[in-house]
Amino acid sequence: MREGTSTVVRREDYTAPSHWIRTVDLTFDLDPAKTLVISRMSVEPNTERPGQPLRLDGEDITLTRVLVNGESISFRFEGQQLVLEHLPAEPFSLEIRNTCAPEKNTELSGLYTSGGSFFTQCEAQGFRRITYFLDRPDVMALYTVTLRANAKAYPVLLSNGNRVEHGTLDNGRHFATWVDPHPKPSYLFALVAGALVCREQCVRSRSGKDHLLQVYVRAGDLDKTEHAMNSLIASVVWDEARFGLSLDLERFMIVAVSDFNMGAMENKGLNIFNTKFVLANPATATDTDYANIEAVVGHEYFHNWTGNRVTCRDWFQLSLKEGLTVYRDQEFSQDMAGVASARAVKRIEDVRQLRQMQFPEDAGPMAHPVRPEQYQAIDNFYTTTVYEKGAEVVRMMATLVGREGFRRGMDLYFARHDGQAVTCDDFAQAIADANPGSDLATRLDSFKRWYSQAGTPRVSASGHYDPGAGTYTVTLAQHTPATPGQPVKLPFVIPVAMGLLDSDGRPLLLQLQGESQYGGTERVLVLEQANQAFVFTGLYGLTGEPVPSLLRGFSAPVILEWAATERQLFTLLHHDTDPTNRWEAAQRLGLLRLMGAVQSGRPLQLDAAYIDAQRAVLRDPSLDAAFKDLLLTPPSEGYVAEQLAAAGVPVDPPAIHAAREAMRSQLAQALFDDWVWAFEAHHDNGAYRPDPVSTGRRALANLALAHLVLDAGRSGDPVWPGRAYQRVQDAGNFTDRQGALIALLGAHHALAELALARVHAQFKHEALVIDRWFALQAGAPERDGQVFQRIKTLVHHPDFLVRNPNRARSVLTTLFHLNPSALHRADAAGYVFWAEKVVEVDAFNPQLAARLARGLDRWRVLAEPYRSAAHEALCRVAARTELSPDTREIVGRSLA
Ligand code: 0A1
Ligand code: ZN
Repeated sequence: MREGTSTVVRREDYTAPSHWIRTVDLTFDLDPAKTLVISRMSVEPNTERPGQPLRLDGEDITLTRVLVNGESISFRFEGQQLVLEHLPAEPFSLEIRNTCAPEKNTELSGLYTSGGSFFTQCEAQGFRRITYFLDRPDVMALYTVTLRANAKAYPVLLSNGNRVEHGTLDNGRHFATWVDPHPKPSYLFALVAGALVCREQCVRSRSGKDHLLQVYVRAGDLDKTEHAMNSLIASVVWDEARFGLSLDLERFMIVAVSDFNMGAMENKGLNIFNTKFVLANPATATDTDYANIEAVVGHEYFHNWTGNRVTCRDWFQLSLKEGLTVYRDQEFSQDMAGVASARAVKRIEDVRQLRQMQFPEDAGPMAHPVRPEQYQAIDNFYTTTVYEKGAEVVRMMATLVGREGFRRGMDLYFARHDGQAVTCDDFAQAIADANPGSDLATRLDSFKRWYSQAGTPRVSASGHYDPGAGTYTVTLAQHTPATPGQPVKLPFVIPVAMGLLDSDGRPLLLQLQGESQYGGTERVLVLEQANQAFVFTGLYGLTGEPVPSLLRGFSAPVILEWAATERQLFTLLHHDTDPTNRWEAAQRLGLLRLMGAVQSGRPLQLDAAYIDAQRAVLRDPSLDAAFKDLLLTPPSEGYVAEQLAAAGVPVDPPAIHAAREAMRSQLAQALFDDWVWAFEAHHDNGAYRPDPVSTGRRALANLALAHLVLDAGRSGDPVWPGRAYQRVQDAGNFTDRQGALIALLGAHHALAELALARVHAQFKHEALVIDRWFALQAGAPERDGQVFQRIKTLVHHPDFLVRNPNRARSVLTTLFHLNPSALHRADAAGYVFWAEKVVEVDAFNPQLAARLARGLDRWRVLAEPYRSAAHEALCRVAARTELSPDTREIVGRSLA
């Protein structure tokens, strides 16, 4: 779809379909150049909308025949839609034949080839690129699928459900027929055909049923499937135990494909995954990869209930399945982490991700509600707002009704809506109805503003201690800045979990005014008006003012504005019982210094108090290594930029970079002996295990190594760079090999080149490692423009395959989204490169291009000369006549 065909789709325009498609019988004659598709459907007019023509969606396919009840009929096209009129008022059969060209499908939506096999991707609107259909999620049908293909080239033939028949045909061809017993929308259809092998395992569910689990990969990759299989088994067990949801299929398959636009896809019984989220062994994957695989396998599996059994009425409801399923996968990962401290680490990582990715989206031109009101290209709305903020909305509901209450709500949701296509309202209603009288049920309408209003609320907090009255008053006020199309916001319902510490950091017992007794050391305040005061009583005899610990566990997706003193922050850092707020205190302490340096224009100079606090954290025997790693990692440059923007300060990315680099090197020098200790005490060469304790130890050892190598740049001591290089050579796992490489790259040490060459030579046949090899170079800290220059060379490397999304992202997404000081250059070369690549990629993969295009989303907050130059680059892309609706929507909104 090119220029001229984009239209705006609005949520308020939803109408039920003119017809229902009850069953579909699909036959595929698979051929890369020209695949023939025969679709036989039983169709029923929707009695609520009688006399309507049937408008079938289609895109880039060739129609060859249409039969209604076995007879040919006349038809016409409106745009790419196939319109059938004068249809029977009774149920009828409809047969459609068409062809498509999988090997020409570079968009990777619909039916395409990758590495000589066939794969599909139908969400959101890919099915229409396979055959003409009512390609909308509220039309749910029973599918029977027959695949025919050359037996040698495509020995494995898969589709949704159960294989009921297979056999040989003439001319070296064979076939398989699959029946899916569950009605589903077209976006959950899938087929795979190719030379694949699988790891399989039988599991027996709690209910006593046996299920076959399979993970399909290319022949050389079987040794990298154990972790995915273990994660799948764990997911099956967890969903039964935590939510009482059992696997409803005899067979559940995961297939890995190396060309994929997103992470993975929850097609019924036949999940298709980006290889990145399936394949792992210690030699090629990092701890992060292991954790991501567990999360994504869980996510797709959990969709089987939240998404597939109960699906979305329309695409505006996307967060119904995505927000809820992200919430479920986050909870799964926390439960898998086990002990409280490891759960907290996972929560902090999720919070960090939300604030780094979603908050900027909510503050920029693409800001949209969790349930958007309109779109031009639905693929642009698979956003961190719909996913991660959507998950926070679900989490707030769980906070307001409690853990058991939330489970009751989920049970009611399935009791009411199993087998239906429903809305976000239906979900919220079920949770509330199962918890009458709860903080959610009593204010459901205002709570649902989280679905309809965009923007991140700012909650300003202040505390007042009255020692004579023994009261501490917390005053909370909320304000949400305007977002595009939404100038005025109504107050949100904001659960604020909190506690109070005494000045020595001990938790205080809490009693709110009006309560008859003390009730624990933590409370959830419900802020629902623009301004509210909460009075804690009985606080006599304290030696100093209480220190409030607000928004514990990050209980709501808001920006907390609280003018904390350094002293209060140090108290929270060292003593709070809530790990999220300890981390937050560390972030704020770092942020204050970084922002101070940037705003004053003076070089950053760390003070003894800050350095001592960092040392105390590093040496604290009561803290886990993983938690230390989080506490000791300063806020990212992107986060600092957003904080400055929120304070109305024009953003100068190279200045932020300089301040953060200065912070890193001063900590490297000041804590040198401590880093040596940390490295020696945490690096070990035992067998690799991806559990939270070992993962945390590796993270801290690698953080220490990075500082030690960095300090060598100052001292000239060759020992630590030498040790890092040695580790690149002989590390027992890829996490440590990568950690050493990052240390050398981060210090701009000469040995980095040698190390990169070694890694490339050793892993040149491991695509996912080569992706990392590119990404590490593209993401290295900028110095004198060298990283940008390297990136310009990297895109001409013979291994840089721009049509492979993972490889393209490894360089381009890394530069555009993750390496601000390399992208934002005074000579505008970064923006010229951005424009060139967006246009180049848009010509063959609009979805990918639109995501890359978002790299300049926040141009308005930039300082000059960056702002004008970025604006000019955006205008240049927008001026092109040949642009996909996807990319046009992004640049259009950016410039609006
Ligand atoms: N539903 C998938 C994500 C997904 C969305 C779109 C895709 O193609 C355009 C592919 C995958 C999930 O949430 O995992
Ligand atoms: Zn999902």
